[in-house]
Amino acid sequence: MVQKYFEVLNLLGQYQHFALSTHVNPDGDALGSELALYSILKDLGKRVHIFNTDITPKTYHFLPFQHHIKSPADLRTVYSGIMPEVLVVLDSGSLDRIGDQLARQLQPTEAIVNIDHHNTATKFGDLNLIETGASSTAEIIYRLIEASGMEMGPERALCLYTGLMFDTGCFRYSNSTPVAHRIAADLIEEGISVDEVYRFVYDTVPQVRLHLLGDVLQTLETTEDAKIAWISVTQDALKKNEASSNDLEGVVNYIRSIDSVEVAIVANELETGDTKISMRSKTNVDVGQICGLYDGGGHARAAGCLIQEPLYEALAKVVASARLHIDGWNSKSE
Ligand SMILES: [Mn+2]
Repeated sequence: MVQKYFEVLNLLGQYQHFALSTHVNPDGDALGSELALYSILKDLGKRVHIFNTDITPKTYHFLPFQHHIKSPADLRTVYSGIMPEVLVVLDSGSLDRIGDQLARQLQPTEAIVNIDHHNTATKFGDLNLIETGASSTAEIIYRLIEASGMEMGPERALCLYTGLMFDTGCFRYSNSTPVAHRIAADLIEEGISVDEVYRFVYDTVPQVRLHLLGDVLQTLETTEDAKIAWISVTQDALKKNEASSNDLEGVVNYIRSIDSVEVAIVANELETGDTKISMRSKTNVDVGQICGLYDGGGHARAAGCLIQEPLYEALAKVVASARLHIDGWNSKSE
């Protein structure tokens, strides 16, 4: 595996002109990894631009370098016909996760580098640094920086710590490995303030979130054995609270915290009429596999998918799939 890190470093050293991107609705790991790598490439004197389909949520405006992130609309002015040599895609299980327009128009002349840790990762890159055992993409970037011999420094440490903290659910999920904790300790020693990062990411919410939370929790339903629980979020509920899908961040964890629940689902009606599904499981059910049935993906305990059907139809499908998985697991363990 170490070999792969040097292959990536060699490639980064070989070229001059880079573009970076990550998945739609970027989260702490996506942004943290991207910005740390941006800073490394800048220090190496490279020409580098970041293009993300979705704007950076306000929550992450504290991250260094985030003001350099550009939108797909900037592609034309930045490149005017001359494409970057290398595109590095971070934290994305497949290339289309960076968004249709970017996937189509951001075509590097030399190579695509794919850096990811999802179980459902595909090898869409010319060079693929995929570590499904890593807690986060931030952990992979940490090792990449370590292998490069370059200094970490407080700014990159802040980016990577944010990624690590986010993807481990503040070091609560099962991916909070000894390695993840050691890396966290190293990053903290660079001089970041962990309480501040936590406050920025989790303890600062607009009031609408609590009103929305109150409304959507009213829709809570469960199967008869209460092992599967879900809430349904309509466009009406979002509009009434002047909220967006982003304001549902973390709500699925409340559902999972119910004592009887093994699988928690948030079904969100999109403006297009399609349905976005977020799934979490507590111990045994692989929700990444379930979401995979609907062209989604993620991890065993946290995954999502987009189903091109109305809210309640989509919900019925994923609840039925979750039922099958729970029953399958029960019969295996008997
Ligand atoms: Mn991640």
